[in-house]
Order: sequence, then structure tokens, then C-alpha cells
Amino acid sequence: MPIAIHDDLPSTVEPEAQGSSSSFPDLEHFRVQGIPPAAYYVPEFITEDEEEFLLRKIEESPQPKWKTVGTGRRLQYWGGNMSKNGVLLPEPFPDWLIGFPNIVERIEHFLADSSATAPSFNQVLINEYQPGQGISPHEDGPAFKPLVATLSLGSHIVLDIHHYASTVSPSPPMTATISDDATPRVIAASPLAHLLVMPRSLLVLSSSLYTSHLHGIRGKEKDEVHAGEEGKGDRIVNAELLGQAEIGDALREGSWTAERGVRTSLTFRTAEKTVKGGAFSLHRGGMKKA
Ligand SMILES: O=C(O)CCC(=O)C(=O)O
Repeated sequence: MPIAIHDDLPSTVEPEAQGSSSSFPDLEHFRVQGIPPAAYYVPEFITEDEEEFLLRKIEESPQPKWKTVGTGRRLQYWGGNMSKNGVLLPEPFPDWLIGFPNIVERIEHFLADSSATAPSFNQVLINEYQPGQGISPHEDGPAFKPLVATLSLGSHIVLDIHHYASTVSPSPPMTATISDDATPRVIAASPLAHLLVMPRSLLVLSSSLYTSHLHGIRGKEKDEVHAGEEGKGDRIVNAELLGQAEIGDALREGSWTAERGVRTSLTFRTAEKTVKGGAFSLHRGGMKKA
């Protein structure tokens, strides 16, 4: 398992980069079993100091960077916004994402070691969820390459994986999904799987989990989950990867309960199409001033 390599630092000091002297098992070690290919859950991908540093930098972002969506959830885009026709209008990543600690490069290197197609992320979407806030089941869509990595900060959440209802042999109950494209599809009422996502973890969704499934987070203030054959609440599928014995034991014994705090996620993704040229040149998957 990845191991935190340093002790507490004052919040004003930039933390030593995690991973410089610790070695990670490769990606395959973290594959979530029992669900379609492929999700990978890496516990403690960053240290508590790095988590605090990133939260501070996100909070210090200029106020206009924050957008608020219908449910009140706040979000920020770094690396540029997508045009209506799905082309990224690139902007430089801020230093706190590509300088120290170099989170973008660390995730890219980790994934490159194990994947034939090393990612080169060019957009980071930051979501902030107050307790009770979530995000409806959705696909991230074809404008991005089918591999996204999400770093979680601050609090746990439960991420649900949803599947489309079969048009060949539909199994009720089903519910219609609201879609803004021309062909709304129907998703099964019950999620296919639930993942417990803890702070400082990295969750990678790829392949068919990206291209033909949806993901969402129910807006709850408290979660009760389990990992045995029977138990209270939803059954989570990544208990063996959580890396926290106490939580693992509680899950296997029938129930783990926790109130949600404020959870911030950073989703690293690669837009397929970008506007080329201009005042910036490509740098490590993001953009840096030329
Ligand atoms: O916060 C997360 O873990 C997921 C975010 C997400 O799915 C999105 O913004 O599209």
C-alpha cells in the first residue's frame, strides 16, 4: 500500500511530495473486483499534508473560478473550459497542480506504468459537496478519453455505478434518465455497484465503466454500508482495497456508519479535442505559458 512518508507540517509550509521514496504496487493491484472493467481504487494516494495543501489552494482560488450548479454544489474547472461542440479551450494549469506537489504528473506516471496508453491530462474538474449534496447519475461523455482519475479530499462519499436497462430483456423496476441529448435512455432503478470512496484516495474509472455506464452520488448526510453477504445499507464492492483495517472489519461484520463532511474531488481527464496554438504551449498534458 502507498505509505505516508512525513509527519505534520505547519499549514503554511508546502509539504514534501508523497511518493518520492515510497513505492506503489502497480495499478492492477488496485482493481475493484466483481464489476465491469474497469475501476481501480488506490487508498492514501496522497498524504494528509498534501490533502490540506490542496484544500487550502482550492479555497484560495479567485472567487470567479467557482461556479454553482442547481443543487448548490460548487465547482471549478482548471485547464480550460469545453466549447459547446466539445473542444477544450486550453488554459494553463495553476502551479499548485503541476508545481509542488506535482499531482498531475504523479497520477500520470502511476497510470503510465501500468497502461499501454499513458494519460496526458488537460482538464481538472473540482467539485465541492456539502453534506446532503450529490450528483445525478451521468456519463462524462465522448469529449474525453475513457480514463478519468478522481482524487478525494476532506470526507468520504459513496459513489454509485449505474447501468442502462437492457432493451432486449428489461427487468423492472426501471426509471427514465433525464438526458440532454436527442435520445434519452433508460437506466436501471438500482445501481449496479457502490464504492466507498475515502479522503486521499484515487479512483480510476476506465474502459466500459467509462463508456457504457453512469456514475453518481446520492445526496446524503450519513452513510451506512456493509461488505458481507448481509448487512445494513448498501453493499460496497471495494472493501478489500480500503486499506483501513477497522473500517474493513466493521464492513464485514455488517455495518459501517459515518456522517459526511465537506468532500472535495479533483477529476483529472483528457479532452479528445483541443484548440491548438495561441499563447500557450503544451506542458505535461496541461498548458503552460510559452
Ligand atoms: O466527485 C466525484 O467523485 C465525481 C464527479 C463527477 O462525476 C463529475 O463531475 O462529472
